[in-house]
Amino acid sequence: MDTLRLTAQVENPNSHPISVKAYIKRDTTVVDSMAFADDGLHGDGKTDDGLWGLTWRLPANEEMYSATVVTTDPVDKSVYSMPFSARFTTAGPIVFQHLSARKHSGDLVVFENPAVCNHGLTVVVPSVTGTLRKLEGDTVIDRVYNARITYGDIPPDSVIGTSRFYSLTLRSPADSIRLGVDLASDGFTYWTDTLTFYFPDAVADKHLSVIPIDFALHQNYPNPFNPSTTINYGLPNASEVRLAVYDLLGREVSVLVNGRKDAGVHEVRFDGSGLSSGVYLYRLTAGSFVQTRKMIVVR
Ligand SMILES: [Ca+2]
Repeated sequence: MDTLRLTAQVENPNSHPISVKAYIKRDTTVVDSMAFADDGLHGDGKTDDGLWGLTWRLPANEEMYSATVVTTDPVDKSVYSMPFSARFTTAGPIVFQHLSARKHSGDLVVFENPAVCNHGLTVVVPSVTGTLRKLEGDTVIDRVYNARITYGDIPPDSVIGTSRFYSLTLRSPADSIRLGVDLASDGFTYWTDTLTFYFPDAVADKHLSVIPIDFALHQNYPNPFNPSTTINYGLPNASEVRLAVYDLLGREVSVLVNGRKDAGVHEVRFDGSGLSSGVYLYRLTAGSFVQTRKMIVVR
């Protein structure tokens, strides 16, 4: 992509000989300005239909830009300015480097260890978030949980991953799902895509070939839950493992795992039927690794 097309829908009820301009800014500095045309030749629909258009040759360097659209009416002597009418960037693109869906028992799909990549070569893209979105008209997905994950600033030519994960529930059984993905910087979505995920058969789902690099205790899901929830933890090598649930007074409520486990990602189901509503803690001890997380039982 080396040219940018901007269009603006402009109300001009008295058919005054107005002019419409765009000021392209980098931060607060104006780097260029151009006139829109309503002549049917600038990707603007028809002549004099109120849709104005222009094209702008994008510079080769990586930058974040905004456009301020200004209309000037020489008859009324009025000027209207709309800052940040559009935002666009030549930085990045930011794309998902790793995003794989795994179907769990029942209707739950989890996307573990997502990672995003900055394919740009010179500019740090600030405050990147990645969002999974149910597509318009989708009838398979019930609800997307943890739909937005923050990855932070992504240096050029770098991949940033996280131990957080996306999850969603299905409304009906499916062999594949389609999702919209939005990648944003500073809260503005610059990159968007539609991805399809296929699930291997149910037996294959049970055996994870992935060996984690680090010990990890993942957030249970669903959470809050009633009456049961699933906890995942990862071991980079075979370890003596203890996974137990505690109440807020530190009393042990349940021991879920106690013994030697192989390297890999393990899944444990926890049934909280006997527990009253409230916050509980679960703690993984594996060798010298200890991590505690919170979970919530609702009745
Ligand atoms: Ca037009």
